[in-house]
Amino acid sequence: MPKFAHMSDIHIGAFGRNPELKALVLQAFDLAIDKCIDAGVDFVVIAGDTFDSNIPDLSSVRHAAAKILKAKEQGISFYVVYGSHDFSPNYSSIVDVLEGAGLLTKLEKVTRREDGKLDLEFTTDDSGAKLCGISGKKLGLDRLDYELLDKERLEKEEGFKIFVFHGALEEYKPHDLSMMEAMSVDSLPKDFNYYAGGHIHQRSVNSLKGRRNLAYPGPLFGTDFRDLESIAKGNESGFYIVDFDKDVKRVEFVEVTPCRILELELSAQGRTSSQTYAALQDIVRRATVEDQVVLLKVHGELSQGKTSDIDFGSIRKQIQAKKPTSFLLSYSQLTSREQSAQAGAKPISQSLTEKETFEQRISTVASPEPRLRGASGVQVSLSLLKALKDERRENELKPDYQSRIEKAGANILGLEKNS
Ligand SMILES: [Mn+2]
Repeated sequence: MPKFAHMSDIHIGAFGRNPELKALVLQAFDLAIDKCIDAGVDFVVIAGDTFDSNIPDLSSVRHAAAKILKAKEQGISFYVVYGSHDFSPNYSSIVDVLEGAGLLTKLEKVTRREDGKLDLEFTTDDSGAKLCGISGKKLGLDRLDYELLDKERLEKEEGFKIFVFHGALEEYKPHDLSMMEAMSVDSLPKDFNYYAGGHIHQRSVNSLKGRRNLAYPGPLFGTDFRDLESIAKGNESGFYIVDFDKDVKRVEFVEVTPCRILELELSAQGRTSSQTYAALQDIVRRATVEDQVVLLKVHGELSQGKTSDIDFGSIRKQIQAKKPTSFLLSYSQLTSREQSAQAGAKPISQSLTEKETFEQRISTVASPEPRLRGASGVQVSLSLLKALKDERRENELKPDYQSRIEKAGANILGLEKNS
């Protein structure tokens, strides 16, 4: 029986400033591809964010390309769409380079018809499976694609069909990502046998409104503290292998574990800064960390003293001395009563503050453009703020960065930028 692998959000090149974690991202990819070869899959679908930026560091790319080539020599094909990370509106992506070299096939084959609608071509794999997909671009650029897509034509196509996409669905958005942009499941064409999703770093398989097997595998390893924390809490990372003939027969999750991850956690609630430091020393002294990625998270409100009174540099050194594979520290949720009192307000989450600020001020906007007023004005403001906060990517040239941000901003405001 034919089978394929569905992975997403690999983020090759992530953790640029942390060589051990960067290597683990590659190791996770190697492990996943080895498992695909062992399982004898016919092809691999990567639903976006294969790479962490459009031009990630080239040693990582070289490593990944060699691995893909090895799988190709075993007869395994690779089909991809861009994700929000490895797509650039203005410049080529490393994905294009690998496609040019024949290592993978991009699925987004779109032609704009005279009536303005978009036609999406299917790509047929040697196994007989028919695939098509839409990339995840930045800031809802892809939402327009879905609106213009001739879905009926895709729905009528006969055979075993896979739709590949990179984006969140309103209906399945995890609670902690409530601010994330999402589209309705209605945007996706109906009657495909499998929907290979990416973007959500949390695994799920669902069915809704005529779309069966809506699957998100989540990342193979991860790209930030939160992803690694999720693994440490027992949420396995990995990908799906799907057996099929005329329809999906089995969806199996395959775990990928390049390294054990340990989370050490301390609530500083009600402790003074010096008590917190002592408690951290104690935790570090008792922990066995060798050959593990260690996460240390400190949160809560200090009853006395400032967060800066705690010598995190020294705590870091004490952990490093015990030779973990790598170490990440997070104290962004640590506050102090003293500092809060000085600021005159209880700490609240940043995004809420921004939203509230916009909500309070939006009534002063007297724009003739309805999109910029009221609730939709708040949404536009939040999107714009988010776009402007986007940092320069590793290896991204300054002019590229500037024009990417300008273009994103113009897009949100609905302005055509002359280029
Ligand atoms: Mn991602």
